[in-house]
Amino acid sequence: GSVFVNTSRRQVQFQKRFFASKIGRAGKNIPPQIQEMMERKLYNVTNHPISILSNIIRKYFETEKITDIEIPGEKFICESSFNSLVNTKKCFDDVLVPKDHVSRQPSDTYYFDDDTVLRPHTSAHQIEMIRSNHNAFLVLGDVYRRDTVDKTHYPAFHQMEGVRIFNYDQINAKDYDHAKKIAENDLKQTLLGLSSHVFGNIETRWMPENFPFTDPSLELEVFYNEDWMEILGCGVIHDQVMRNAGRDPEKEVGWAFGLGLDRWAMSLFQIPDIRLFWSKDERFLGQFKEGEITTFEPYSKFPACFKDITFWIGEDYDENGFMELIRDNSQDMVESVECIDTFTHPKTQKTSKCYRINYRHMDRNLTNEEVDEWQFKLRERVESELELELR
Ligand code: FA5
Ligand code: MG
Repeated sequence: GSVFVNTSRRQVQFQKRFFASKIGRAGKNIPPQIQEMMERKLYNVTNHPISILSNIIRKYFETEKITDIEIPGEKFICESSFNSLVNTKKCFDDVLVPKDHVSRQPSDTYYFDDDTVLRPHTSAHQIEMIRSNHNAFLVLGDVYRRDTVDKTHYPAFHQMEGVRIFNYDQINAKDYDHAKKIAENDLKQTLLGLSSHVFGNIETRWMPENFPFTDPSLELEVFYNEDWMEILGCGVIHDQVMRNAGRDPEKEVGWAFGLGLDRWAMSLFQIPDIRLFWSKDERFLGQFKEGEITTFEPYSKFPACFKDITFWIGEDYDENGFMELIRDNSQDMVESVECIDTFTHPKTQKTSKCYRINYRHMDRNLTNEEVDEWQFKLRERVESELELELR
């Protein structure tokens, strides 16, 4: 009996994957809500915190003497006009992301079709910039990841990439290892300078990281609001990435970083919820001024409304798919989703999860009736679309 049950379950899983890939091919795993966000380009909206912050960073690179290494004629340029749809070669292969890396999975990245994704990082444009002979540049853009729902995670956010390339003569490097050391020191000096320029006198620490496209790889954390916060990833550009970009690592060396603008802006402007960046309410946008970091005054904290949902899950359970269904079901009314209980039945070994969904509107009160309606619809869709059994 159990063998049969397992076989048919595997078939169902296979079918689900098949349909998922079909839908992917038609460009349909990018929900309408995301498509709408792709058009907003918040970094071009004057007065928007994302644009204010990105201009402060740009100006720092464009006008300050960033480190001890000075290169005559060097000028950082900022490119922000790349399409956010990129091919998987640029996004993953060129920057050495392994074929089986989780970031390539449709559970983590939005696929437009088999070879085109919504970029999950601005590193997708490193190679083409380096190839076009840029040696000092920034790339600014909106990036997308399928993720959990809470106050600091959102399926769309913004990154600023930075790259600086030296030839060995400019830095008096003897050999590759020497050049790498010099580049790493210059990187650290640049980023500590940047963080104190933006955050002021603040405690920082370096953490080891692992990115496929840099070696060594590091993360910078700052101590802010009584906690350590990861503000960027960085490293010395991998020699194979240099080669992929048409450069000779025996002659040139470079560093790269990628920072998340939204979290920086949340701390600096004291914006309590990442969803607020997407608000079209004048009470939000009207508060900010070009070139200034000011403290956000919350204009409302409307009451939250909790609803729980519990269902049985299988091995192929896609939590990000569930998160996306919630967002789609009630748009931005969901502030957070928290798994409050996981239960495995002692006899059947079946596992169930209970999630608490916290509904809260940014700009007005929610009525109990409308929340009930969303929750009812959600229960139906969990059954019909995710094919999960409610408890
Ligand atoms: C990257 O995306 C690398 N491409 C960064 C990089 C570039 C490393 C160049 C080396 C060289 P990571 O996934 O850690 O790394 O994201 C970088 C930053 O983006 C994080 O430090 C964080 O500030 C921000 N970030 C990541 N995920 C989210 C999210 N879901 N919401 C908001 N900000 C995020
Ligand atoms: Mg990280």
